[in-house]
Amino acid sequence: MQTSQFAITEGDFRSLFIRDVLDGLQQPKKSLPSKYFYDSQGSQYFDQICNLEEYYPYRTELSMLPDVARDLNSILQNSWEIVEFGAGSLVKIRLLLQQLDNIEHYVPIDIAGDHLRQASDRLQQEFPQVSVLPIEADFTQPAPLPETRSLPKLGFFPGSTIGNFSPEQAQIFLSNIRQSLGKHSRLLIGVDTKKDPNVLHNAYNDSMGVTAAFNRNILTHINRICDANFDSQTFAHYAFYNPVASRIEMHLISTLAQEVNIDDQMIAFSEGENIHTENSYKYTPDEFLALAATSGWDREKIWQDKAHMFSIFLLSAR
Ligand code: AVI
Repeated sequence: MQTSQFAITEGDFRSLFIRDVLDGLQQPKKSLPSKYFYDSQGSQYFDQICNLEEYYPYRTELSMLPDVARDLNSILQNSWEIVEFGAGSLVKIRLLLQQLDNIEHYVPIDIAGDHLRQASDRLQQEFPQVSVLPIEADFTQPAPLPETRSLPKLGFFPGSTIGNFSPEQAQIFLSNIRQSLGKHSRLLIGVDTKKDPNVLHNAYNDSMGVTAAFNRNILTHINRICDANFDSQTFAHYAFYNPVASRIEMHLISTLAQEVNIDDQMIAFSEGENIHTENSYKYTPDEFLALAATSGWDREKIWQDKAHMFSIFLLSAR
């Protein structure tokens, strides 16, 4: 298998991580970038979240993909390259590759290099007709795509990960990928929809406490990489739907006044003070199409499940 990598060094990763963490925690309203949930423990918690009864987005999107792939196969003529942003364990791409006849290259981009390489090797064996070309990179940053024969590109961004960006960040991200995928490209993107706030609330406050563990794990990850001494058990998980901003907000609330050392800095928390760890924006189909349009993407097709819990969009580059 050919491999392409643009990995950053461990030292660079640590310096960027410390800078991001201190930037967020030295603001009057403390926050952390949600991308730091995903060390290997965090990825395992996320996999567990995906199997929870309350967390409907994963299973709903998964159940829609076979139909989407069937429709897509009649739309994508000639040869295509799929580029997946934040590809993870490469579960969803299988549902596309099983039905798409015209995919020559598949380029999964993910920051978790070892995991990506192992998953890519397995996928390559299952789909020998497709060249699997993994890239170890932070997909939120523009990165060069591998030099391949110039095939039209289909971006794939499932899971409503776009909801973890603010609308402004989402607009910039969608414009950037439009730029890197190039002319005649398309984008298949999964987006969580607005719905009963109680259903949303339960999805981020599961009865098994897995989401709480996932949220707290960001502190354990910081301890390991940034030489910090958070006691994650002194922070309470707090998640709620904010209907004005149309987003789930996740926070960690310090249950006591405390000081935490991070690298060579000290951060003080008062009792009840919060760290904002994640937003998960929810969009009606029209709201999302309006956002995508401002980034140069036009509507080609929309799929929704029967209960309208989740939407998948096929967009084409203008
Ligand atoms: C990855 N992302 C789309 C998930 C979400 O629903 O926003 C992350 C997550 N956070 C808590 N539960 C799941």
